[in-house]
This record gives sequence, structure tokens and C-alpha cells, in this order.
Amino acid sequence: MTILHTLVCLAAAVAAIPAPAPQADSTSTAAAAACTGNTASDRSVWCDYSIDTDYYADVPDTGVTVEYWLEVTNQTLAPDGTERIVLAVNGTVPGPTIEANWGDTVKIHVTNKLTNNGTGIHWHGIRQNYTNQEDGVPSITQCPIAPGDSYTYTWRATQYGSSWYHSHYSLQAWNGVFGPIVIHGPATANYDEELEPIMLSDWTHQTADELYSYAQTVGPPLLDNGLINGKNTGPDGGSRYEATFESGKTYRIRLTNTAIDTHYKFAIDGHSFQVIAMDFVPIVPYTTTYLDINMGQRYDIVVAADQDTTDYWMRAVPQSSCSNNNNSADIRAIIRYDSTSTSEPTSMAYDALSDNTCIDEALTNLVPYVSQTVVNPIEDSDLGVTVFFNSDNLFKWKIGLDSMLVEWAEPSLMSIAEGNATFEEQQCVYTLPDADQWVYFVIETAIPVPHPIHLHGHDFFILAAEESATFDSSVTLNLVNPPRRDVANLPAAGYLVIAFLTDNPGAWLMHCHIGWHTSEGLALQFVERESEIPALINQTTLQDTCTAWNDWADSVGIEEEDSGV
Ligand SMILES: *[C@@H]1O[C@H](CO)[C@@H](O)[C@H](O)[C@H]1NC(C)=O
Ligand SMILES: *[C@@H]1O[C@H](CO)[C@@H](O)[C@H](O)[C@H]1NC(C)=O
Ligand SMILES: *[C@@H]1O[C@H](CO)[C@@H](O)[C@H](O)[C@H]1NC(C)=O
Ligand SMILES: *[C@@H]1O[C@H](CO)[C@@H](O)[C@H](O)[C@H]1NC(C)=O
Ligand SMILES: *[C@@H]1O[C@H](CO)[C@@H](O)[C@H](O)[C@H]1NC(C)=O
Ligand SMILES: *[C@@H]1O[C@H](CO)[C@@H](O)[C@H](O)[C@H]1NC(C)=O
Ligand SMILES: *[C@@H]1O[C@H](CO)[C@@H](O)[C@H](O)[C@H]1NC(C)=O
Ligand SMILES: [Cu+2]
Repeated sequence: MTILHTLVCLAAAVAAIPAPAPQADSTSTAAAAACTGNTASDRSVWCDYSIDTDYYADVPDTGVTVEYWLEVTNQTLAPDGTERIVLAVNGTVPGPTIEANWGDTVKIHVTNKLTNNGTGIHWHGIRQNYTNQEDGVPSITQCPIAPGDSYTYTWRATQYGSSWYHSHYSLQAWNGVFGPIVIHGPATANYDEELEPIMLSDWTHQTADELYSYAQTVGPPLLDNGLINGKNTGPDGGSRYEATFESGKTYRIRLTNTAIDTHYKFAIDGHSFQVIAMDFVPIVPYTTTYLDINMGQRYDIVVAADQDTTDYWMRAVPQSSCSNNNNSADIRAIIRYDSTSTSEPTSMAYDALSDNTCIDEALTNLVPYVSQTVVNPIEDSDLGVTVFFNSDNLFKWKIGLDSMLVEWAEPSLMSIAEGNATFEEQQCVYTLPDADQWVYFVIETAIPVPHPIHLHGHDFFILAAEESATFDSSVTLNLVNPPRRDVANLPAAGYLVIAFLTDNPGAWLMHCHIGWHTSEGLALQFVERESEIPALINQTTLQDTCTAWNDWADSVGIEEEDSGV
């Protein structure tokens, strides 16, 4: 089905369903765009739909297309007080929020305003149901967007909740090319208002490109700082992000870990909160005082402003067993009950924030609200994760077949569209020819380094996970409503068993979300239902983007120095 056809179908369906108001020019994050019935006292309803709707099968036909224009830019900024070259979206870190309602079609025009890099924007966690070409991964779904060129991404918001977009070109995301995605929909707990999405980043005073040779030869570099919504203090000044609570109200906060190599524990001193969603999956709420958030993961929380009306630290604490930061104790923002206060908070951190463990939230707490069962899954390949030095003495990571090496100018979709795809081992292709089959993969590592594993195009179901353990046939697979999401931790020296349903034709990347590791090859691609893919591809777009890219790349003689994703 083509995109054009989808739009026509949506337009035809408008009359049947009460549509939320169009919000094409909206950049506000106020939760004003509610659907009929969705109020502070009942967030479970959403027009004719609700939190009970099985969103894998049923999505509102809003008939609305929200449209955004984004530019990838290059400028000098000082997010933590220290000036450096920053690559950004529309000049800010984070970039503008992409906001839509559940069921809307989202159309985003991206222009590459850089002079010396290609780009490609990935809409992290977005299902891309039958729209693999909109996934924004150079070497897999498109050629990079050349400097001066533009690319229009169109996809449908079949899920709702919180996420982010980021560049998938080289290490560009970690020079600042990212921003929030908010898809309004129902929720599993009530709240009065929501704050701006909170992006937890790590940060360096050199560019990620400058640090890459150290990462490849010595290992993960010491990072200088961290940012909360693009701000923090540092050796040269800077300022902190601040938000205000009104006493007695409840607030929804959308959290994303956008770091290159930092596992965070997050908390607001003195407060506890309910966790209501993981990635794009609403969960049965549970209460905690802090949470573990791994790179690429999102959590939605609801916090009650029920403490003494003073000032509190919001903290993101790097966990030293897998993260290395020179400002670990001071990655902080401020929550004030009185917006006119300028005092430094004197609140104390929860002790657990310095446990220094790199783990996921307890899987027993992560119970999807809409229950799904994995039926008769077939075991596919074992995916071993290892690291080695290549012939140039550079670190390379691999998962399964090989350390990934794919070419910007030869995206998988190009050879698949031409109908004669033969893949090299280094493209790390796992084919999944059968439709609507549950498959599972055992991801294992003997190395005591945890990895946040991210899959494109699907939520995966976590059938088992264990630190410092070897998978064998005695391990019980949890098939009945296991946690499902798009990023999960492969525990140190342990295993992670994931399943998904082959219901989405395309070439889907699966990779570690530690930026260095992605660049060092810890990635593979699932080519799912290959025979159905050519009919879904717009070859004109594919070719035009590649022609512009090849012209530019040839003219400047650019070299690919990493995995290509
Ligand atoms: C995904 O796309 C397929 C093919 O167009 C369609 O049959 C299915 O209903 C879609 N699923 C969702 C959740 O929109
Ligand atoms: C991004 O910047 C461009 C160019 O200034 C502008 O046209 C566009 O509206 C901006 N997008 C957003 C979402 O602010
Ligand atoms: C950004 O600008 C700086 C300074 O002009 C330049 O050296 C660098 O190559 C530019 N980066 C990109 C990606 O365009
Ligand atoms: C991107 O631009 C930066 C300069 O901003 C440069 O260091 C880097 O090599 C470029 N990378 C690629 C892959 O084009
Ligand atoms: C760590 O931060 C301190 C304080 O800003 C600074 O003096 C020191 O040089 C930094 N260390 C490294 C290795 O960057
Ligand atoms: C596929 O075949 C076409 C036509 O023969 C050829 O131009 C193209 O290079 C081939 N592509 C691949 C990936 O082999
Ligand atoms: C393919 O995309 C181009 C824009 O790049 C558009 O003009 C054209 O209509 C699309 N073709 C089809 C068949 O959808
Ligand atoms: Cu990794």
C-alpha cells in the first residue's frame, strides 16, 4: 500500500470518527489536544477509543495530517557554559517537539543545512507499519540526505506515548541532532497537567567525532557532563533547566535517555511517582522513588506535587559500573513549587541513586496494560555479542554474523527493490520470510558489559533476561504478557531473549544504542517478508536521494569510518 493510498483512505474515513482538532502549527506541549472524554479525572478514554484498545489492531482514523519542517544545523552553542560546535535541529538542543494525536499521519520535511555531513532522521520507536522506507536509517532504508538536500518522511502514529527522533548518520545524534516526539492518547493513570518532555543527555566539550578515535583504540572516553533538556552548569558557567509544580496538582513527565554512553538513575528528591508507560507501551502503574533508564528507553511517570512547597533537585545519575562521567554528582535540574524562587535546593538524594548498577527496571513491574501472549514462537539464531580488534587495531563489536559494515550509498532497500538482493556477511542480514510468525532470538554475551538493545519496526517481547548467566533449555520463557518495548538491557555477561511477530515487511535494524557501539558495528538487520517489500517502496525517492548523495560524496571525497549506521 502506498502512502498516497493511506492518505486517501484516511480522508474517506473522517466522517465516521470524531476527530481531534488539527494542530499542524502547534509547538506547545500542553496536553490541550485531548480527545472527547479525556480529562484530568479520566485519562483512560480517547474519543471512541480507550486505554483498553488493542492498538496493534485498532487505530483511530483522525483524517488529520500534521506537518513539520525541520532543519539540521551547525552552530556554536554552550549548553553547559562551554562553547563548542553543536549540530542541532533548528538551532536548538533538544530540537522542536514533534507532536500529534494517536492515529494522525505525520509528515516531516527535513533539510540538511550542514556543509560537511550527510544526515537521516530516525523516528525512534515509531512502528512504521508497512512504511519501512520512512525509518530514516542511512545504508538500510535510504542514502544519507546530502548537504542542501531535503527529504520528506511520512508515517502514521499507530501508537501513542513518548519518544524522540535522532540522526542515524555516524555519531551526529550525539552532537545534538535529536528532539522529542509526543503522541497524545489515553493513559493508565490520571494527571492534571504535563511538563515539557525531559531529555536526559550526556555531553562532551569536544565533538563526538573528535572522541571517536579514542573510543576505537582505547575504549569509552570519560564524558565531561550531562544535560537535562539541553542545560546544565559546568566549569564555564551554564544554567540549569527548571520546571514549576503547583502544590496539590499531579504532573505527567515524559522521560527519554538520549545519551551516547550513560545509563542513568532518575529521581526527584523527596517525591515518589507512578510509572505509567515504557517506550510506547502503557503499563499497569507502579510506584517508585527512582528509576533506571537506559539509552534509547522512555518512561512516562506521574508525580504528585504533594511535598513541602520548596525547591527540589531533579537528578540524573550516571551509573559508574557502565558509565564514565566527570560530573556524575551534578547532572541536575530544579523543580520549584514557587516559580519566583531563585534558591538552590537543599534537598537530599535517595541513596539508591548511587548503587551504580546498570539494570532495567524489574521485569515483574513492567506489566503491559493491554495484555498480549506470544504463541508458539520458533527459535531463530543465537546472537552472540563479542568485541575484537580488527586488522587496524580498532575495536569492533559484533552481534551474530559479523561486525556490521554497510554502505551509505547502497541501502538495503535499493537492492531489495531491484529484486536481486544478495547480501554480504558484513551486512549482517537475518531473513524472516514467513508472515505472521512469532520468532525468538537469544542474545548472549560472556563480556561483563551491558548493552541497550533497540529494534526498529516492532515492539519486542522480553521472554527472559538474566545477568551473569548462560542461557540453556532449563530457562523458562515468559510467554504470557511479558514486558514488551523497543529497547531492553542485555545484562552484563548474561542473556536477553526477545520475540516478535513478523507482521511488518521491511529491512529493520537492531542495534546497541550505545553510540560508540553502533558505530563499531554492534548491529544487524532483519529483512522481513522480503518479497512484499518492493511494492512498498517509492523508487523515485530512493533514487533521487542517492543521486544527490553520490554527487556530493564524490565531489568532496567523503570516507565512511564506521559501521554505516
Ligand atoms: C498495518 O498495515 C497493514 C497493511 O496496510 C494493515 O492491514 C494493518 O491494519 C496496519 N496496522 C495498524 C495497527 O495500523
Ligand atoms: C524550523 O526552522 C525552519 C526554518 O526557520 C522553520 O520554517 C520551521 O517552522 C521550524 N520548525 C519548527 C518545528 O519550529
Ligand atoms: C560545522 O561548522 C564548522 C565550522 O565552520 C566546520 O568546521 C564543520 O565541518 C561543520 N560541520 C558540519 C557537519 O557541517
Ligand atoms: C561530520 O562532520 C564533522 C565536523 O562537524 C566531521 O568531524 C566528521 O568527520 C563528519 N563525519 C562524516 C561521517 O561525514
Ligand atoms: C574534571 O572536571 C574538573 C572540574 O571541572 C576539571 O578540573 C578536570 O580537568 C576534569 N577532568 C578531566 C579528566 O577532564
Ligand atoms: C540488480 O540488477 C540490476 C539490473 O540488472 C543491476 O543494475 C543492479 O546493479 C543489481 N543490483 C544488485 C544489488 O545486484
Ligand atoms: C514518490 O515520491 C515522490 C516524492 O519524492 C512523489 O512525488 C511521488 O508521487 C511518489 N510516488 C508514488 C508512486 O507514490
Ligand atoms: Cu553496546
